[in-house]
Order: sequence, then structure tokens, then C-alpha cells
Amino acid sequence: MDESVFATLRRGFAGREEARFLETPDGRSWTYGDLLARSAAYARMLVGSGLSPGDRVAVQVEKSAENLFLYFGCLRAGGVYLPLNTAYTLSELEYFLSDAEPRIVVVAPERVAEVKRLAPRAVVLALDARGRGSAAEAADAAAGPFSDIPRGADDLAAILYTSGTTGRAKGAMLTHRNLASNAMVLKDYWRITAEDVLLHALPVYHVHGLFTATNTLVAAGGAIIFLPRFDLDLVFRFLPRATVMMGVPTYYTRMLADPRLGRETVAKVRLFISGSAPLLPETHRAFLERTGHAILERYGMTETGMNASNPYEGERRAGTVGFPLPGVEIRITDPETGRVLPAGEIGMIEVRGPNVFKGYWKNPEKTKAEFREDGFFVTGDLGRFDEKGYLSIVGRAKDLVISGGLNVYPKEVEEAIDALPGVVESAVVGVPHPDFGEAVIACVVRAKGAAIDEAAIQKALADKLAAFKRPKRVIFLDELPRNAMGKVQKNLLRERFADLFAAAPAALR
Ligand code: MLC
Ligand code: AMP
Repeated sequence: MDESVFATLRRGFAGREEARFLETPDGRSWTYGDLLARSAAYARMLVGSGLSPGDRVAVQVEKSAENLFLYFGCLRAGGVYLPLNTAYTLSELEYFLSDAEPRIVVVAPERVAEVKRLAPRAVVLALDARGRGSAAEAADAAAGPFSDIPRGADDLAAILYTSGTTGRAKGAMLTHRNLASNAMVLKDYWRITAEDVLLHALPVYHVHGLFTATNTLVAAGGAIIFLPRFDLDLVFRFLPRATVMMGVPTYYTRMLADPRLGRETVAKVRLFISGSAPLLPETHRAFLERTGHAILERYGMTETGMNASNPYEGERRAGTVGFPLPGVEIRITDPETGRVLPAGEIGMIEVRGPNVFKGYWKNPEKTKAEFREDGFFVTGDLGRFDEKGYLSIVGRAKDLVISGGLNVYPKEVEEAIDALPGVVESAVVGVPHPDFGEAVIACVVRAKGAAIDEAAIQKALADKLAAFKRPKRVIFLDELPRNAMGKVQKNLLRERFADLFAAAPAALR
């Protein structure tokens, strides 16, 4: 039996081949029949390019309909889909390619030559923002029927890299069961049906835009308005036709700051969903007041997909992420001992269920370290259940900044800064930011007499780190605050610079 996620999704849109699957702002649209035909062409193309079941297909391309057909084609061909943020620099890409050893790599046309050098054993193809390039041409040439390669529920469907607190990014191995179970649960929990039209403004190289948004809609046979990126003009042009929107908190704060947001613009919407970063209760309240909609906040992770959600019916409590999803177990434990804590107490959030990933790619030690003996995954998030069973996330045990829904690991940025001549050491922290929620800043100690300044640091980081990881501000200090054990007290830095962006005019942020 084929237990692949595509087989599950396909059952969801069966009989809807004539119905609209996708449309883009340039006026083009595709039916579910087109999805089947075009993903079959990509599957045939991938197999023809030498893909065997279990081989990785690494993809770093701009968002386009063809990108989605490539994704579904990869699943149908038994490949393991490996999406990569388009902001990653070549030096970041080099690591992912050497670690994942993909059979096929699809990148923007201008990167093909360099990627061929970085991954000499891979077949390297191109896809541009309009969905054109050698990958699309090869799919055109391969058009025809395709019998999906059957997969078991425990076989890998995707690998998504997520940076660790120590060392380099790790590939989270997601199985067909992980993706299929999450799509089905979310479809039911959020009442997604074939009548729904999702306004899709998220990138499709992360769990949120690719699995939570796309898979869930496809599992219901619904339609997707596929925006190339989050852009307020496009959002307000298409929102009046949408019934559902998903986004990170920055989307909602930006929409609130725009006079076009009003009850008329959201007349057809039945559900706004937020996740990937904390939604401030003020944002929740302001959105409710302005539109009449209580944003539904949910909680997820790359390693687990979605874990918890506020209810569709019943109270959506601001500042909480709701209840564990059906089939997902969540417990709060003492971070030191692992002892399960009662409701009301703050501790480590641990998760177990069919959504939880199989482990880190080629990294059994790290996998072992992040799971309990009884199969619970230790998230690194700190939380508490209230008396009614709502889960709140109150902090993070991991050293992580979430900026505009994108994760930045301070360690990675510190290592890049510390390597520069004239720098003694650095501490990177997140501070409140009106647009990104949190902004990355770097506190740097210079060597005696060194002249290195902010511009020089920014310049040096530009070809090493993706732009969203780079500090929005560099501050020079004589020394970093340390406790008696010699550990840098990042909380003191966060407190000291908490107001850095509070009153800054937009141009300075
Ligand atoms: C862009 N920039 C950012 C940034 N995004 N800086 C900090 N944080 C971010 N998130 C920088 C760019 O590098 C650029 O810098 C400048 O800001 C303007 O770039 P832009 O491309 O014009 O920005 P914009 O399009 O406005 O993008 C901001 C954004 C986008 C918030 C719309 O980042 C976004 O769509 N975020 C969503 C990410 C997401 O999907 N997260 C889900 C992860 S899954 P410069 O220096 O070049 O000017 C997950 C699990 C779960 O977490 O639970 O869902
Ligand atoms: P990622 O590694 O990009 O998948 O990010 C996952 C992390 O995002 C989680 O471990 C949380 O710290 C954070 N996160 C996701 N959803 C929420 C939410 N609704 N509220 C607060 N933090 C969230």
C-alpha cells in the first residue's frame, strides 16, 4: 500500500480535477487536474535525471507555481524534498549541499554554475521566479503519465534544516506519516473544505508555507491564491476573495498599520491564523476590534509540524497557543530532571505524536539528546498549561531569536563576528522590534586599538550570512557582562537594549 503523503492528499482532492487549485496575481491559474499532470511531468523528469527513492532533491528557488509542482513531483517520485531559504548565501548553501548530498539541485539560473562547482556529483537545474528554466523545460519534455512510487509511512518525505544551539544547522527528517497526519488533523481542526480560498503570502521553503498552508488546503481540495511574497498591495487586492489567511505575526502588525484593513476587506474571510512566533495580545485585540476576527494562534516547529492550536469554535485566548492537536501529546517537565509538572507550572514543553520527526539527518547523537526515553521530543520552548488547558509559551530554553518568523541562532552570528580581525568577542541577542517582533543585535568587544566599526562588520558578514540573520545594529562595549561562572549574561544585554527600536522612526529600523 502507498502510505505516501501525496497519496493522502490525492484522496482529499479526488473528483475535483476540474476545480481550481492555484492562481497567481499575473492572472494565471491551474486546476487540480493540472497539478496531477504537471507534478507527473516533474516526477518523470526527476526519475529520468537519475533520482532513486530516498534521494534528496535540494531546491532553492523563488516562489512560483512550478516550484510547487516540483515539490509534489519529488514526493510522487519517492524523493526527499529539501527546500532552502532563498536568502541563504553561497557559503551557507555549500554546507547544506555537502551535508545532504542531494542527487538533484534546483536553483535560480544565476546560481547554476557556482552550485555545479559546490555539488559536482549532483544534477543541477534552474528555475526562476516566473517558473522558467532548465528544470521546467526538462519537465515539459518529460510530460506523460506517472505511476507514483509507493512509500511507507516511515520513509522520508522531506528534510528541513534548522540551526542548532551548537554547531551547524541540522536536517530534520520528516516522514510521510509526519506530513500526512498533520495535514489531515489541521484540515479537520480548522474546518478547511473545498469551498475555502487561502490567501498564501508565506515563503514555501519552511514548514509554515509549504506544509501547514499548502498541504492542508490540498488535503481539502481548496483553492490557493499564491502571492510571490508578503506584499501589502497584493494582500489587500486579493483579501476580499479569500476565506482563510495564514501568516506570521509581522503580517498582522503590518496589516493593522495599513488603513486598507477594515471590515469590508475581510468580508469573506472566516479564519485568520498566526504562528511561527508569538502574537502579542495587543495585536490580537487590535485585530479583533478592527475586523471582528479573533486571530487563531497555533504553535509549531520544523521538527514537529503543528503541535497545538486555539480552537475553531470556543474561546481563542490571546497570548496562548490553545490545546494539543488531536493525536498530539504535550507535557510540561522540569528542564533539569524531566519530571512532569502539574498545570500552572512553567517548564519545558515536550511533544509526542505522529507529527514528530524521525531524527536529525546523519546526527544520531543530537537526535538522542533531544528525545526522552519514552519518545517525547524536547522542544526547547518553555510553557505552561492554564486551568482550562490552554498552553502558553513563556520563553525559550534555547538561545534563539525569531525575527519576522525566521529563526536566527546567535551562536552562528557570534562565530562569524568573532572570526573577524580586531574582534575579541561578541554576544548576539534579540530585542523587541515593532515590525519583526524581535530584532537581532550584536554587542561586540574590540581588541585594544582595533579600528573595526559597524560598517566593516556588516560588510564582512554580507557574503557569509543571509541578510535576515545579520544584526540590525552593532553596539561596541568595553566588556560583556558575565556571571560568577564566567557565562555571558545575555538577559542583561536584552534588558539594557530593550528600547533600542522602541521609538525609532521607520527609516532607522
Ligand atoms: C527580511 N529581512 C528580515 C526579515 N525578512 N530581517 C529580519 N527578519 C526577517 N524576517 C531583511 C532583508 O534581509 C532585507 O535586509 C530587509 O529586511 C528587507 O527585505 P524584504 O525581503 O523586503 O523584507 P520583507 O519582504 O518585508 O520580509 C519580511 C517578512 C518575511 C516578515 C514579510 O521575512 C517573511 O515572510 N517571513 C515569514 C517567514 C516564515 O515563513 N516563517 C515560518 C517558519 S516555519 P537588507 O539588509 O537587505 O535591506 C516555523 C514553524 C511554525 O517557524 O511554527 O510555523
Ligand atoms: P522553527 O525552528 O523555525 O520551526 O521555529 C520553531 C519555533 O518557533 C518554536 O520552537 C517556537 O519557539 C516558535 N514558535 C512557533 N509558533 C509559535 C507561537 N505561536 N508562539 C510562540 N513561539 C512560536
